[in-house]
Amino acid sequence: MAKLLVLHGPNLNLLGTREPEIYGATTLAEIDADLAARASAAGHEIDAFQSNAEHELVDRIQRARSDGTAFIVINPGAFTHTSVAVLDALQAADLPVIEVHLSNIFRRESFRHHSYVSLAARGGIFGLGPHGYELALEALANLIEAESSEGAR
Ligand code: DHK
Repeated sequence: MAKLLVLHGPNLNLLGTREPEIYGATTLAEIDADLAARASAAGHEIDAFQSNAEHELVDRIQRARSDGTAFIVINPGAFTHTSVAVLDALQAADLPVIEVHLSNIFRRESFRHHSYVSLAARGGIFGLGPHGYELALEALANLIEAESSEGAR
């Protein structure tokens, strides 16, 4: 059993009604419920947290250093492109991170093409809508399995 932290940045609380042509019709509650069901079916536990405030995301990442969190999935929203503070917190946490974006950030405005957070990420998924979160979970499940079989060796 591993504890996964799923973090959602600013404006992602509006999913479902926010620019649906870009971000889709699925709500954040639906994404979190789907992830929780998939994680528990795989024997893992998820804590999901959304905030519009940079310091709240930083505080939650800092707590992940000592609350048993093993992996982080993060869609930092606009903080992807602006926040050295979120990057620093992820680097300090030193946990495997997967970065998810619902939209294809490389098909959008050029300011969205750069991600600070990618510097702390094992990998990333963009442009696949909510399916990206499922893929992130699958990737983490593989990582967990690889790490536990390494540990057993
Ligand atoms: C979400 C946001 O809120 C934007 O600020 C990013 C990202 C893209 C997404 O595609 O999920 O630029």
